[in-house]
Amino acid sequence: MDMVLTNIGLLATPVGNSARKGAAQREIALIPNAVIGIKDGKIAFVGREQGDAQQAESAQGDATQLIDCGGRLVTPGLVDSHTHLVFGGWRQKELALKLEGKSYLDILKAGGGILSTVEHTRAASEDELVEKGSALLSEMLSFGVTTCEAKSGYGLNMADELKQLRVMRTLNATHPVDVVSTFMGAHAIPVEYEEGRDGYIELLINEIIPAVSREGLAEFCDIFCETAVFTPDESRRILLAAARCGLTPKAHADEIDPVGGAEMAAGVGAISAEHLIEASDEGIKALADSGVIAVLLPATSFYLDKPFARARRMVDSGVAVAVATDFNPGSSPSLNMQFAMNLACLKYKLTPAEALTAVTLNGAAAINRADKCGSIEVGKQADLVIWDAPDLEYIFYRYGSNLAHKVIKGGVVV
Ligand code: IZC
Ligand code: ZN
Repeated sequence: MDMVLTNIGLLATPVGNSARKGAAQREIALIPNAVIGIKDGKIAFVGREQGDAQQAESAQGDATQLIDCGGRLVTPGLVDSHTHLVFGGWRQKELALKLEGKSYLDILKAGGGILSTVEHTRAASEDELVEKGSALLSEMLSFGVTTCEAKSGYGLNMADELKQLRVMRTLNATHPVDVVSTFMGAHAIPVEYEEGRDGYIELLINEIIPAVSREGLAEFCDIFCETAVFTPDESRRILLAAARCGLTPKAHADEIDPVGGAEMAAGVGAISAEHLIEASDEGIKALADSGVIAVLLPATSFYLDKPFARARRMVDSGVAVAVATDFNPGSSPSLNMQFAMNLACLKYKLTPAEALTAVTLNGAAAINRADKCGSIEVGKQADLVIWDAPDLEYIFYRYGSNLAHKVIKGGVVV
């Protein structure tokens, strides 16, 4: 073994290589007095300190780094399955507009919102964006995030969308946090195409999506299916074109208005539908029937002062639910996954066990990584959080503090 974690008060993890739904979302493994062995960056051994002590001891060689967890809780590293990590500038100026009562879509229609971040992102160099993204990833890691997804969508032209995606590729290669890339050129209609939105959709379908695919710069294609942004028909067309180029569909669906985004996502065979604040009963049923993962973003509801997605109903209807931050400069300027976890319990009424699955294995499944991370099982990446907490309830209840004591990524304390 390269590393052995001893004196784990409680090990809590979901189990398996795929999303957990319905009652299975709360069926997690809870092992008191656990021990974990790590070899070559992967989990090599998981057991109980007493029962498996001999095995644990023989697993330790001279070179083994021993970590005494001091009776603390250990979980898988957190997976933030929905972020807009790479962007220029911030949008603190919109706070005053919000306080005056302007809505998110009012600000976007007036040329602010996403379009203001597009201006700043286009103006930033690749190096500047790497430097900023790297600092943000380090902050995420300090909260326990070991894998995150990142979406483009602040370039809205060939050069700047590819620039954003190259930044993500560099970040993935240079930062300990794994970064999984999603192309989201269909995030807004850029100002150049205000008078001819079809021209932008043609550009996406005929030029930018094929280029992203050719250069292997993204695994997924997402779209903002929303009032005044992209209609369900436009979304379907773009996502099906992306799928033909090998990009797996995802969708921002029913975030602000119930436009049938969930049904659209189910219809195109998306891996996930995200937000779903206003998803209809039919939409939820469509997700359950087609096995689309719901990626819910409670910090966005909090920041936009909107209702919270009907997570309880989704779990009870057999939809696999993941929870993420939606970190972005407009509607969720927080990358704190622990805050999203608190809200998942307090506002979504998920149990701690369901919420743990939502921020680990189900998040991993939403970005096609459930065979590599999201649970503490032999063969998976050694991505772990040692919490300043004696049990699982504690981390969902003590909001406002950073409770991550140590974070281990690929077998290394980071
Ligand atoms: O920059 O406003 N909802 N896209 C869809 C966002 C929020 C990000 C932004
Ligand atoms: Zn988003």
